[in-house]
Amino acid sequence: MAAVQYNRFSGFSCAGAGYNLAAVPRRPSFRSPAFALACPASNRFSIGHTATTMKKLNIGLIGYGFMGRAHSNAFRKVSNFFDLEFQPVLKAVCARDAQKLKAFASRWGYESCETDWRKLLAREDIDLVDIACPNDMHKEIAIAAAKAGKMILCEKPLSMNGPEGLKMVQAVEKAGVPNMVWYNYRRVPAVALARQLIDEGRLGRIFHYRAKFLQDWTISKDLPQGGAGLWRLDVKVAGSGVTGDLLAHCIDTAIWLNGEFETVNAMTETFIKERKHNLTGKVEKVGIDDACAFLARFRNGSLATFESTRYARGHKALYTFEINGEHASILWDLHDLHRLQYFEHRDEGRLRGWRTIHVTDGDHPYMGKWWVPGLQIGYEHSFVHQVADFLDGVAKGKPASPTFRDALQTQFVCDAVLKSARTQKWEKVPSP
Ligand code: SOE
Repeated sequence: MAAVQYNRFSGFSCAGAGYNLAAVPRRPSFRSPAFALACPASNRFSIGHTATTMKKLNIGLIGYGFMGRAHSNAFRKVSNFFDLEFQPVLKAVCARDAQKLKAFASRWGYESCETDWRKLLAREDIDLVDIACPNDMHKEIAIAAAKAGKMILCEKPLSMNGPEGLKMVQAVEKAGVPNMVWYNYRRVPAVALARQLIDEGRLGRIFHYRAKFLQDWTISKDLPQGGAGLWRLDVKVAGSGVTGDLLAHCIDTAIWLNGEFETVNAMTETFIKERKHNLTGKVEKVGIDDACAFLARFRNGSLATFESTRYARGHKALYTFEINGEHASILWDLHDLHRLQYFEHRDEGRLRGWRTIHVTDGDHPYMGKWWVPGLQIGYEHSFVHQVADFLDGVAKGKPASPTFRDALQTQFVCDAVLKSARTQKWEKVPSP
């Protein structure tokens, strides 16, 4: 990845992958010094400004489902717990159903509503567009938002597939706008601690990476596909099934902790072949993968297994990963997300064994910002951490990961996995 530099007048610049904020001064925007002068001081910020008060950053959220709530909660909380230059303001929320939208806006404190995302993008008072709607809309909105000079946060997966994702990456890089994808599990403190331990070399050479993400909510054959809440079952909207929805998380974390994938060999299954479609009322073929398991080789020489299904009766969101290194092993489980299991072979023999680290101390990642040692936090905090890192990155001119380009790697792995399931062969994962 090319080095990213920041210039307080022209913004971010980075050969190839990062921000080039000087490139497109279409309107007074957060990228130009004119921005601060042209807009009311009370409602604007200029990057590099050293005011003691927080600068407002106006959010325009698109989509009000589960993720719309998770993101809104993060925007609301972040300034209470983190010391940041920018304070998110819930300026506008956008979705098609005007009545539900109004109710959502009033519950979460959004100042205004839009039922057409193009109108939201055209608004001068929106600095950051947060895409929290179904996958099939990510590309069009992201490209238009980049052209409009907005900062962009996009819900995972980045896109329906790699080629779409590449276009999105090109758009944000051409526009030079800050961007990030909501792969939130990287910001669970125990997962961030795992990364620290690996970076410190405590595991030594990595031999194995093992991940799974198990759910059981689509077992009933009477469950329809499509429409609000069930678009994840409709391949035309979701792009894929568990691969893009759940394995994408496992893949993102794995890339972050263990580096790049080299090759994959996968199998998928669609257990229920037809379901009634909520929008057409007709019984239609199911195009998503209900389950997927794959083998992988990483470029660091380690071997891996990944498994995901929505048919593991009894499991609601069991995301686990285990990493086995030469000197130590790590195990993490989303159902017990504040704990990290750690085995250190170099411990004194008589006392050697798996230890459980309760990741709640002030010197654990992010935890110094919350309560007192021993008091744990949960799922929603990973989103707060992600916003905090993003805003800190904007202030310091350092892109927060995963950027669109980082998330494109995950998209390429997903594509290779689905291809391998079709060809029944090992498939190469292209280098990012
Ligand atoms: C699916 O049920 C889902 O909500 C995913 O879409 C999320 O990304 C995952 O974090 C939890 O499960």
